[in-house]
Amino acid sequence: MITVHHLNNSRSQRILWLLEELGLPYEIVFYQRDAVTNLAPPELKAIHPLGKSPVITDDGVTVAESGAIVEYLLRTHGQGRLMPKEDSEDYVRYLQWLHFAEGSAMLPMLLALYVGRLGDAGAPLHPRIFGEIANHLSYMNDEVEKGGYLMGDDLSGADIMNSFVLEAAKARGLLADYPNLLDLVERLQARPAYRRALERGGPYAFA
Ligand SMILES: N[C@@H](CCC(=O)N[C@@H](CS)C(=O)NCC(=O)O)C(=O)O
Repeated sequence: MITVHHLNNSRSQRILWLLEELGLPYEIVFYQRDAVTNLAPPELKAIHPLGKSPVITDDGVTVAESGAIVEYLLRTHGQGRLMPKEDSEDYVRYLQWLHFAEGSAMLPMLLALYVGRLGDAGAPLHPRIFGEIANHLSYMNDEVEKGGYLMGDDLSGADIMNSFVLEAAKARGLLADYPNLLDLVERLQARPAYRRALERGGPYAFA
C-alpha cells in the first residue's frame, strides 16, 4: 500500500493528485504546519531525515523529493500513463520539465518569499529575483502556447510537478502577464482527479 506523508498547504498535494489521476489506492498520514513558524512538525523526521513533505512509503520503499516521487510512481505503477515512452525524444524533454519545477523555477519564488521578510532591506535584490521569476514563467508560458500543456497536447507528470510553481505564483499575483499559465492552472484545478485529491487532502490554500 502506498502511504503519503502529507503536510497541509504543501507540495504533497500534487502527489495526492497524481495518485488520483492514476486511480491507485493509497492512504494519507496527515501532518499540520506549526501555526507560528509554518514549519513541519518534528514527527516527519521519523519518516525521512529532512523532515519535509512529500514523502511516500510503498511496501518498504521510502521516497522523498516530489520529482523523484512522481518519477517513481509513474515508472512503478503508471503503466505508461502520464509520461512519454523512455526511448522517445519527448522523454528527454519530459525529464527536463520534471526537474525544472524544483531545480529551477522554485528557487526565485522562494527567494522572493524569504527576501520579502527583510522589508526595505531586501529591495536591492528584487530586480534580480523578480527578473528570474519572469524568466522562468515566460519560458513556461511560451511552451504551453504550443499545445496547452508543458509536453504538448496531453497532461503529463510534468504538469503535475509544475502545478505547485503555478499555484504559488498565482497566489502571489505573479501570473497576470502569462495568460497561458493562468488558463493552464485553471484547467488543471478543474480536473475531477484534482478535485478528489483536494477532498482527501483537506484544506489547501493554493487551490
Ligand atoms: N524539493 C522538495 C521540497 C520539500 C519541501 O520543502 N516541502 C515543504 C512543504 S511545501 C516542507 O515540508 N516545509 C516544511 C518545513 O520545511 O519544515 C520537494 O519537492 O519535495
